[in-house]
Amino acid sequence: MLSKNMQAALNEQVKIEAQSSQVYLAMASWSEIQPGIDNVTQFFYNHSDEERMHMLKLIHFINERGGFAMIPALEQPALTYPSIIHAFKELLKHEIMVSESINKLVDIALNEKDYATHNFLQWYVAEQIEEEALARTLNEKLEMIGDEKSGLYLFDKDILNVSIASSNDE
Ligand code: OFO
Repeated sequence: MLSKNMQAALNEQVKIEAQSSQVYLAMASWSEIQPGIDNVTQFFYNHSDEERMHMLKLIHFINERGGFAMIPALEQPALTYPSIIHAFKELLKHEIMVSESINKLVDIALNEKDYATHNFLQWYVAEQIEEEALARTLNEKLEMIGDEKSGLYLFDKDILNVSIASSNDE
């Protein structure tokens, strides 16, 4: 059975995952109307779907542990970005924020000696390591490319392979 405190903290994470899905969905929609970055667009759509899956996993866990997962209202995400590099910088910043939030949940679970929740959260800890590493790799690539159009073309060509390779490592 979840404590009230643990339940509230997990519900807060439901909101963060839902908000993440929304932020990446907005990135996907924005990049869909930019020329020549179809795979980047697909990457953002996929990423948005993954965040929704993270949210659902939390919802089921809360409800199965005798709590109640409350579906939250969300904030309006940024709709546009000055460039693709800006969008990916935002993505990395966002993932770092999510990792910090997962770490806080782990702290709460440990303090409460809630080992079931602690165990459940390890999946998120591992996932965040993957996602931060992927976001860093993509940012490094974009920094090397700068404004070069041919580089961006190759980046777009490559991005789905990079993300598939990283999810296969999980
Ligand atoms: Fe939910 O993994 Fe990214 O944020």
